[in-house]
Amino acid sequence: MTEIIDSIKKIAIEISDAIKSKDTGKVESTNASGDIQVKLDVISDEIAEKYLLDTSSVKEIISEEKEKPITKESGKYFVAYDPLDGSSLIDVDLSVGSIFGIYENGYDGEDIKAAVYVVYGPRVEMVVARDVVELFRLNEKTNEFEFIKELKLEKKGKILGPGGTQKYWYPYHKEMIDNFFKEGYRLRYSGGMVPDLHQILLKGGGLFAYPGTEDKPKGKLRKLFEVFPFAYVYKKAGGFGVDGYNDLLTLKAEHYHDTTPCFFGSEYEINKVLQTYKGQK
Ligand code: AHM
Ligand code: MG
Repeated sequence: MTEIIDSIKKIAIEISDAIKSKDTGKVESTNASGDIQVKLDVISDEIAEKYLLDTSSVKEIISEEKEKPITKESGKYFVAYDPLDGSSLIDVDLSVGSIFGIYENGYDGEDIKAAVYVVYGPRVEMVVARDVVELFRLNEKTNEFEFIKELKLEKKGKILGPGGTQKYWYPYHKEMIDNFFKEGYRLRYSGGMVPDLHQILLKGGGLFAYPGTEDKPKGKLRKLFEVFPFAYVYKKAGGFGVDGYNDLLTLKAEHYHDTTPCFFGSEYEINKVLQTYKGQK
């Protein structure tokens, strides 16, 4: 596992350099989820692939940019990753990220054994979730990630990141979001789940929601590359990740690019979500 985390550090440094120096334009292709790719999506995917396939404990890799996994003869762990999440924010110079889920035996929620994400913002930060959740920051002078602190969520936060097209929100979802704002929650939504969830985690709590909607009942975010890794991070930090009804980590993945509605947050907010969604299915 340490070997994989060391590889992810190298990937993060190289992707961060690519973000700073390479073309931010689009390519004439879509990825396996049907999104338009930017050149940096492709470059970042190649960087991650190169280091992960060279890591002896890695058995298989699959990414948001790949249709099918690449499997090796030996190794133990299955790594599912989104090399450049929020890449539509690249051309407006907002923070983006990379997400890695480290699985054993398969890609269901229960198979995830560790999760790592990287935020490329004014600074490069990396969060590693194993038994505990640890924050590291890249020292640009030494090119080393330095340990900063352990991260823990409070029972209740003050900020809210409500995703999905509001026009298509279910009425009970809209009412719940309105109620949070009436309670005094403040809006924090950049359109990049990595910085948005990082903010909630570092500020100690709140709610990030990407619900199912009338036009997309299964939501947008992908289980393997985005949802399970963050559900693991939040759980290990003392928070919760649910699909409105159940713990996200109890869900199965029907295919590599399967999506699910998802809510991440601290105890108070997630209880409100569960109360709201109860009986709505
Ligand atoms: P991507 O992997 O194609 O970048 O999409 C994932 C991103 C998340 O980071 C973010 O939370 C979500 O898409 C934003 O979607 P929307 O534009 O619908 O708010
Ligand atoms: Mg993504």
